[in-house]
Amino acid sequence: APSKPPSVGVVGIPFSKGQPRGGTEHGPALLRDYGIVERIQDLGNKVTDYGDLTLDAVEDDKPWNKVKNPRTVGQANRKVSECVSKITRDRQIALTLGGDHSIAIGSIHGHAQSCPDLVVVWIDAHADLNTPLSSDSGNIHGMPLSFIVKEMAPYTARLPGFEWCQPCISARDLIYIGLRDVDEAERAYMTECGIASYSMQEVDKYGLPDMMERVLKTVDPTGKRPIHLSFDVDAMDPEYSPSTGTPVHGGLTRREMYYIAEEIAGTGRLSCLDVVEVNPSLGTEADRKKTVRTTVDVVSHFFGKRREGNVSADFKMPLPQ
Ligand code: B3U
Ligand code: MN
Ligand code: MN
Repeated sequence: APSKPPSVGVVGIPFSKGQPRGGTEHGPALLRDYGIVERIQDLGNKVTDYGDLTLDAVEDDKPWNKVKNPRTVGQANRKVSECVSKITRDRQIALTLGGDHSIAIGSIHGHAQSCPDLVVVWIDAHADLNTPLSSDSGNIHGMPLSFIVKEMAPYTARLPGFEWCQPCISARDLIYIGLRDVDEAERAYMTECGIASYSMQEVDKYGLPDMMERVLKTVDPTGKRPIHLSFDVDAMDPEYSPSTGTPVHGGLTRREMYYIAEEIAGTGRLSCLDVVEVNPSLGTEADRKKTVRTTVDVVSHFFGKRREGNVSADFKMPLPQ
């Protein structure tokens, strides 16, 4: 059982310009409506809610080759970086509520400013490792790790709006879980840079318990480093999270996500959690409910909820008089 309940800093990042579909900017409001903050509090964590960042579109933000909204995404992420850096410097766990996955550029960058020895666990159907040169879609939410991983520098190009952003993690300090839709260039970069991955193939091969042991050992054999967990809800099967921009069949179940979250919580080293790609504008009302409920449930397990049961610090056992 985790010793001291950690202190958590929540920030909403109402942003959708890293991909073409409107809606992810409403993610933070929906997650709050469904009680994400209270759920974490009720588990005995001290929570500070910093509200939502104010993020504006940059005018005349012309595409860079195919890449859409480069300055808008760059400027937003600069703010995200500053905010996450402040939260984690005060030794709070940062919980970022997205927003599309492009916000992980700022989140990891900011986290690395205060915790340079962090490791990144990226849970996603996609590798999000395209560069501005390799991306077919031109959507920056498919590229965040190309700006962040040092070994990617020789393969990429600098975008306008990203002048502030320096790569800040090594390829060996990143590990993927849940991949099942990886572009050819991304696969080549992963192999070239030596990025470890537990795709759905390895999830099936090893099973969750063995896999999580391997994940934690591979990325941090010493078991001491702070963990940045970037959780794209499309890692889960569309049966559980249909309201997301690019759902892919054959994903993680809700139960598998609970296991992963409980194991990560059990390390006591979670230092930042991104929750991204909830898009309440997609699908039916039932789809939206399912997606947000599942996401809030999974997040509660990252913050200490255990299926074996929890006892709060102030619990008094009823005794006979
Ligand atoms: N790899 C594709 C598709 C994609 C990446 N991330 C999401 N979709 N959510 C791309 O656009 O780079
Ligand atoms: Mn993603
Ligand atoms: Mn994805």
